[in-house]
Amino acid sequence: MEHPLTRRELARLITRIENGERGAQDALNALYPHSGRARIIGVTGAPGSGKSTLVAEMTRVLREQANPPRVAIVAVDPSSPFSGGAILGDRIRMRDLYGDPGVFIRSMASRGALGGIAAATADVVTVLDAGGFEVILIETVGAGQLEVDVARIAQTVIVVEAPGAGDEVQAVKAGILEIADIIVVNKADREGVAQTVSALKMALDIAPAGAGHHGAQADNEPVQSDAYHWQAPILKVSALNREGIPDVLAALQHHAEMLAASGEGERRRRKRVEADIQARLRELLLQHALHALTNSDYQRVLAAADQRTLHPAEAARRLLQSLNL
Ligand SMILES: Nc1nc2c(ncn2[C@@H]2O[C@H](COP(=O)(O)OP(=O)(O)OP(=O)(O)O)[C@@H](O)[C@H]2O)c(=O)[nH]1
Ligand SMILES: [Mg+2]
Repeated sequence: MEHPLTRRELARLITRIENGERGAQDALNALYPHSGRARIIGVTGAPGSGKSTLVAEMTRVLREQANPPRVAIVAVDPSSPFSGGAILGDRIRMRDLYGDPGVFIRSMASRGALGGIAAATADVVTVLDAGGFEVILIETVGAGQLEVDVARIAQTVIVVEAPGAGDEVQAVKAGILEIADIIVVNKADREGVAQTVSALKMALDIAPAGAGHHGAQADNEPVQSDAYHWQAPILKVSALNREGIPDVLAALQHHAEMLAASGEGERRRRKRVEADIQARLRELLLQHALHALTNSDYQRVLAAADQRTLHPAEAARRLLQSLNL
């Protein structure tokens, strides 16, 4: 099944996933065994740092190669329930790509998909992967937990910074650098690039490479594979002037090789599957619980917590107990 779905069918299925329609799961079940081949890259960073411009330019360069990969761009905006495509930014730059049959562009928001936006994005990526897109670029705004969850879908995460406005400090605060495999200092045509680069270097020295990376949770598990030696490179880019893009693509290639050779890619993949299942299980359990509890039990505990006679943790424990799981 190389290209099982037309573009129109792809778009429709993605809408059904976004809307959390039940029927979409059957399609996902059928497509899932055909996914797992795509190179999935997350691009995240502060609003306006140039993510869309970078993604568009990366796509353009990839598509100009001798044997161009099919490229899908998924722009995710967790903060907006109806982003309506505005997230794609520079429309003129994107317009060239829209006419390319080897490029698929989709802006999405989650309107009630089971398990939230990260699960919905993972499903959209599965569909595109099974649909024969060899490179999938996920753009997501900001630095919150949602963005980190979305970024974890990717094999490699690019964090985009721009000079000035104290962005570097914000990014460090939010811990976004901890998930960075590659750091792009975009708008290198502007003043203040050197300061941004040195601020980032300092921040990276403080937070050692790989710290807190890609979902290592349990204390007894290795944070990363022993053979994985990777220091996130800091690359100066001017996406607007189309400068530095080949360096980004080279770093991506290099990182892919490191992931494969060290076993880290495999470790992260297993982690991703586990985190995905756990997130969905959590959601199912909650729905199951809310469905199974009698309304009066539920309301009684709720009222007690509201009146501060019962701590919320104790309230949750009692509700669980009354379920007899
Ligand atoms: N000077 C300069 N401007 C740039 C560069 N890259 C992007 N821009 C401009 O910065 C603005 C924001 O670019 P986008 O690509 O939309 O940024 P974004 O990070 O996708 O923005 P959001 O999706 O809204 O968070 C646009 O006006 C771009 O033209 C660059 O390398 N240099
Ligand atoms: Mg954008």
